[in-house]
Amino acid sequence: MAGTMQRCNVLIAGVPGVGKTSLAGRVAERLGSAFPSVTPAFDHLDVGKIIAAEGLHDGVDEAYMSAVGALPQDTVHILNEDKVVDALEERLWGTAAAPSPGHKVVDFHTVDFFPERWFQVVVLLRCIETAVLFERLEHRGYPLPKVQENVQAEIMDVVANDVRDSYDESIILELPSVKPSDMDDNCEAIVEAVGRVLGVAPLPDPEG
Ligand code: DAT
Repeated sequence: MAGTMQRCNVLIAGVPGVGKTSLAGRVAERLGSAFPSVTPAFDHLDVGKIIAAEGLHDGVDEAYMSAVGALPQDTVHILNEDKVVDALEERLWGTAAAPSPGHKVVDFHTVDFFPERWFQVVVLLRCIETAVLFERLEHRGYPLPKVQENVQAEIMDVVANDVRDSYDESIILELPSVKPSDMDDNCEAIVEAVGRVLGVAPLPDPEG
């Protein structure tokens, strides 16, 4: 299995606060223990962080920030989809001279502008216990209108509909993210799905 070049990227989508970033980090680590001979090892790409760090936006979204009462330190940028796609393309697939099979776990809340071909496993993370989601967003320090907007988005299936419109249903895993034990179950479900794409049986979780 050494030196495998089977293409595989995982997308983790869901509204803010649903648990994407927490899960993506754990999944990338667990994929390493599940498939130790798969190279390159799976790695987490936090798209929000990359956008902020590399300025892949068209400035501050003042109108949105004032509409939801966002604090100055909680800057919201106007997404520049072309810049994000260009920056991620190379990270996912390398260059013509040095192509990569991907092996990235990507997390972001807006998914309809990513090329469909990028992802072989798409995770739709849900927190349908809206009181739980409300508390997480409040705890994050979001102002009330922003908390309500995101909880409403979950109730109205906003990200879910984007995911279903953008990817084939055969590659979508819809998973709950309400309680801590969901994270372990979700990790293993994703590992199984990646194993099917890679054609490799996963090793058991050494910590499981
Ligand atoms: P996101 O990246 O979707 O915005 P996050 O990973 O930052 O979300 O998680 C938001 C908060 O919720 C954070 O404090 C961790 C917690 N959390 C995430 N998944 C959870 C789960 N399954 N059970 C309990 N808490 C969870």
